[in-house]
Amino acid sequence: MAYYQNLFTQVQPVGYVSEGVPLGPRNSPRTGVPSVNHLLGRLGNAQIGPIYLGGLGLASLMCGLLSFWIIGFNMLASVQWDPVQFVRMLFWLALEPPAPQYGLSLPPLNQGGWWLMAGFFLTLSLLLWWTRMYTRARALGLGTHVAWAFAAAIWLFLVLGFIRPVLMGSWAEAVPFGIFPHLDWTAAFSLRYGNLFYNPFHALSIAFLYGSALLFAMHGGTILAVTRFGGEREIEQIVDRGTASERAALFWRWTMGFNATMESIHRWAWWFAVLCPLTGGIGILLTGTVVDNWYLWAVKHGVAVSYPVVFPTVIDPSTLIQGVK
Ligand code: 07D
Ligand code: 07D
Repeated sequence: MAYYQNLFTQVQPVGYVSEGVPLGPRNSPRTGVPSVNHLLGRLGNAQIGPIYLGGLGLASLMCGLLSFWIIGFNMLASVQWDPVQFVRMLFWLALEPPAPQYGLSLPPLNQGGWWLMAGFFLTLSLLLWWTRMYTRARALGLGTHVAWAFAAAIWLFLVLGFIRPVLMGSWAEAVPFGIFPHLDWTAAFSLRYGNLFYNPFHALSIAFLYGSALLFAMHGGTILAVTRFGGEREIEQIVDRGTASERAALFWRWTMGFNATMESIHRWAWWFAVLCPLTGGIGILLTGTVVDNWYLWAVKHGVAVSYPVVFPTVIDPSTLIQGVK
């Protein structure tokens, strides 16, 4: 019955565009004249705008753009201001943090100072955007669940680029800006600390990442499967269970013996998504501060086996290199 395998929105009821609810005092006016776009309507709601920018949004965008420009111009400078090389090499270009000898001090601009400044404005931009999400949710009388989920991602971001480097006493521990350079950092970090796969919090983070994808697919699939009974009107289904919700629940009870409720599935999804960066951040925070080598840690705790005695004893390789932290 291919007819019922609806993947894109097919019906687009187009009425008067909506300005949204009136806003009380201490709110900025919304900007833009709302319009309707058919292609957008295939993916989501066809109406674009008006958008609420406000002071926090504006400040966040300005800080974000400033950070983006600092990164971009540093990358451009690194290819002698040649725009062709800039485009050609874009994915490989980097703005690196200061070298280890600078510790947590303020380095000269071209020795990591620009990195520090870009990081500062990016962090400011994210925190301002978070505050905007929080206040907008409050202004609409919503819960603040989205803001707290975003906070979980910001937690991992802050651990990677601020909290852990500060605990380690060096900005050099932080992540560089750049597409492939940040991947190189990720691989190097894992190797330097004895293979991140043996970090149980990395494992937890992966379980929640995979779990999020699985739950998202199960939930999206279930709701699409019952849209012919009106199942996508989730809120009505929570307070007044109808055929759609009933059948969806029955499907899962038949196939796996247990089912979520129309409300609880969203709590599962929220927790899985939030716990991914939350546990990840704990794992990164412990690395180098509490645990220096995850493989040796795993051997010590009986998780991994040590190499057979025919090989020389394994010791932390970083202790063999003079002067390298
Ligand atoms: C789809 C929502 C939209 C967001 C997008 C990302 C930028 C950066 C700017 C160069 C799911 C926008 C990108 C604004 C460009 C400049 C100046 C979210 C969606 C489309 N990573 N990472 C990517 C970031 C870390 C890792 C892609 C950011 C850690 C691996 C993109 C951060 C580690 C792989 C990107 C960050 C790590 C990636 C796609 C911050 C460990 C990939 C992201 C601020 C967690 C993948 C070439 C995506 C890739 C990838 C952005 C942090 C590992 C460029 C902004 C340090 C292994 N990362 N990342 O779709 O293709 O996210 O890389 O912490 O394989 Mg990363
Ligand atoms: C990065 C949160 C910050 C992002 C924010 C957004 C903007 C602008 C713009 C929309 C992603 C900022 C937004 C700036 C947006 C527009 C336009 C979230 C971020 C605030 N790993 N690994 C994880 C796997 C290995 C390593 C997590 C798998 C190797 C390191 C995740 C594998 C080595 C770190 C995960 C694998 C290694 C991680 C990230 C397999 C490399 C981390 C979760 C199958 C050789 C991070 C504890 C996340 C972490 C992390 C998955 C392998 C290194 C679950 C599946 C062994 C260094 N890895 N990994 O949500 O938390 O990220 O670790 O091999 O730091 Mg890993």
